[in-house]
Amino acid sequence: SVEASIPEPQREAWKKYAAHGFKTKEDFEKEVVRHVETTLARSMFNCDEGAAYSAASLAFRDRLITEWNRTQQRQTFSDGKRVYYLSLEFLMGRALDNAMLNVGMKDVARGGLADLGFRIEDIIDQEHDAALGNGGLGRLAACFLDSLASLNYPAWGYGLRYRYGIFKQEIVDGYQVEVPDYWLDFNPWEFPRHDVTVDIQFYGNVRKYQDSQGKQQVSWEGGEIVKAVAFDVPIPGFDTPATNNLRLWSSKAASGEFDFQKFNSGDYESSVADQQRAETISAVLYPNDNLDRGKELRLKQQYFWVAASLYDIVRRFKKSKRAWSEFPDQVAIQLNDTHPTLAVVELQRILLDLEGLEWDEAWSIVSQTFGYTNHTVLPEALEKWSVPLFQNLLPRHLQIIYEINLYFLQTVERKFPKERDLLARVSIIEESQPKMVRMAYLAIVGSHKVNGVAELHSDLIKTTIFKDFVKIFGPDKFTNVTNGITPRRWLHQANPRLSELIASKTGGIGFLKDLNLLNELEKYVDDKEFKKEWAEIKYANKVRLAKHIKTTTDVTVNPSALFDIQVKRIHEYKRQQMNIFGVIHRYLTIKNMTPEERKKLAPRVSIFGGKAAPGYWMAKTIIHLINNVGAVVNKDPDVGDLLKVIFLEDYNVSKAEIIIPASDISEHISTAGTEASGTSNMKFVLNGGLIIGTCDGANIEITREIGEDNIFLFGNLAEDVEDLRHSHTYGSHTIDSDLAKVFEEIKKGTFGDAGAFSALVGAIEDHGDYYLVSDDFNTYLHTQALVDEAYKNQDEWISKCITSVARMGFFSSDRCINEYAESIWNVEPLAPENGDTSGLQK
Ligand code: T68
Repeated sequence: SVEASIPEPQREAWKKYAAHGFKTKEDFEKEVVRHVETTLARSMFNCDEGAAYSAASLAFRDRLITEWNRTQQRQTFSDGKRVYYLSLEFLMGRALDNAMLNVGMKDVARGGLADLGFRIEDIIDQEHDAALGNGGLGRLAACFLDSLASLNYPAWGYGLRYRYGIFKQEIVDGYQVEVPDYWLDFNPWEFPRHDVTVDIQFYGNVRKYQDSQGKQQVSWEGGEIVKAVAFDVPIPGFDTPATNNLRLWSSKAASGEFDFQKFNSGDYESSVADQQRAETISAVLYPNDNLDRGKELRLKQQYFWVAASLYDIVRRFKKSKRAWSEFPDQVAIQLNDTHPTLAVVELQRILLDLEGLEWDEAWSIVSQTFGYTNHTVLPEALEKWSVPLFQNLLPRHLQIIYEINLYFLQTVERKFPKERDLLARVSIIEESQPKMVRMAYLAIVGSHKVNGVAELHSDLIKTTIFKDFVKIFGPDKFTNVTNGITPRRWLHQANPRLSELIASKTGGIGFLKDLNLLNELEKYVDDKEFKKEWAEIKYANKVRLAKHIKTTTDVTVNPSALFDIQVKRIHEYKRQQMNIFGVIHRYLTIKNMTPEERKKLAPRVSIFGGKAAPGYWMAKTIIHLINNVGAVVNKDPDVGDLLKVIFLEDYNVSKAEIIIPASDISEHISTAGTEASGTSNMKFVLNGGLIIGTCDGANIEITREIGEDNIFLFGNLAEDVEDLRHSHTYGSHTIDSDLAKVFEEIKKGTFGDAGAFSALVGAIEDHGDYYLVSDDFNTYLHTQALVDEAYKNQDEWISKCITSVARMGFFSSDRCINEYAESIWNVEPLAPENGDTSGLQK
């Protein structure tokens, strides 16, 4: 049915009546009213902001889908290579504002909505974030989709359509409380494709037999079937009609609504239970970042999504009637971390068991098709699956993994015959109790390229966790692609006034497509008028955030104070604990100052935000401490405006768009060697904020680009971390004296029951201080003092900000995607034909 094509003679009628997107304000208004009155069955007498949001979104969706159709047709006819980005997470945030800006119709929409009685900001604010991700990894995937479409690459994203995205965070009495994020009540941005479904098998048995020609055959039989249903989300490019597809799979029972057999025989309850069990697969996003918990349902999610996506990709390839050997010329699949690694095994299974290829031929196709991106070196985050669990859920896949491993170890043995322990070290199967499948090793063996996400990180994986594989495969298989961010969302959308100011000095909005054009701004570093405007915009953004803080926390903050922001997932390695200890130290210092001394101090607002994984107690304790410190400091009359401590509830993409443009300084202070890249560091600098940070992840490359005078770096280096840790355990571990004072105060109960924080303090005092808080605390405080001093000279501060922004071109995700396309995927952009028009107004 998907293949049904209208015969030639009738196609004229189709062309004549082809859908067009609106072009003018009047057309837009007409579309909005039509959707309110028909799609939504409302009228002008009961059209609230929610209905106006829905109707405006539907009007834009209609526009996107016509371009989406054309883009897909163009890609099919051109018959070139496509990229498939497999990610368990896409942290998209809101779609309406993005769609309006990317198609260049925001001003049209603003006018149209005003005519109909609405303020565009209020309408945008109605949208629920699409929060199908944890943090950096998921947001990176979303930035990549924006760049892929904007650069006209023929690319699809594949993911899961979770019914519940990352939980909503509430703060109750200083504690994090998780509330389910049910976001699908009404989602105008997805197209259900009830005709695009795939049956996915689990459990069962493997049977080997000889076919009539005497050939060995393998068949995977029995078990249970779950249906995957496709939901498509159009991804508009910026300043191009190209509109790509994000296909999200939803699970449902294979037999339809009910198993009628069971239903009719009176077993109603179990037929409903079957259905619910099937739907559970795509029900919820696992809320852990940088942690692997090895739950069976997670492995089910992975296989369900990977099998459905590969079925789809293979089906599309088979329509081209090419030889299998051409598969890698038509298809590039990128594995976003190890979560989709089963795709390697699934493709091998398809080629071997279903298509009848020989092992070597199949394996050559498989390993030329995949690329693998690593996002972490933290051992607790490296995925492993227990062999017995695998055996039960995916018996055929486990066999294939064993075979992949066998051939791999044989080649290793031939190449390094004398190194017996090398085999055990690199084996895809860990010989533990129970045995475990090491997914990163499988991903390396099954891919032609492996990349890290920032230079330091890519070097680290080559010299630590994947060292043996560099020796086996040679260094060329391992490469670096430094992360990037989309300037469309993270500058143009989040900070429209700054974007406009930049456009006025760089010859229009071209910098949003070629971020190196920001260079032009260096000319204005000493331009008084420009600097004044720059400062005004920053101030306005701080006022906007101050209002948000007031309405959400009821704390009044002074927009003239230095805004010091750390927003990201809460994790010991990211060291929010060091930040809050520093805040406590500042508080104690202020308390001990004379009124004269206080007058000289730069007022500061310390702002935190981020979610803790629900089972991560230490992270939750950090949130609790931040809130308790805020409760004490914010009402202390000795302190007043000099220090405010804010924890912003429920940090997400749309809140990031308000928070990031308002920062003076942001904190990226992970223990050196632990943060693979970081991407919010890039967003903050691009929005005219400075950074205090460690020599970690992309901070290092940011420093190289913007210059070391424009960043506040401190702390021990990655190369020294191992020795320091060793000395904590085997030498004498002395706690920094300033930190000791902070601990004393916590233990006194100044910030509530000291017992609540004993584990947090104990981890540093008594348990080896794994993240080196004590080692870095002194230089951290010292560097914060430098920040205070620097902020007092506003003129110089602004110069640093402008210079930094001018030099941030490298960190566009467009540059990053072009690197992937060239060095890993070998794909070319497919430019739209001349007849296609973008609605973007210059
Ligand atoms: C992040 N990883 C890195 N992981 O921490 C960050 N993990 O340094 C980097 O900038 C970013 O990836 C993009 O490369 C994550 O966000 C997860 O969220 C995650 C999710 C599930 C399992 C493990």
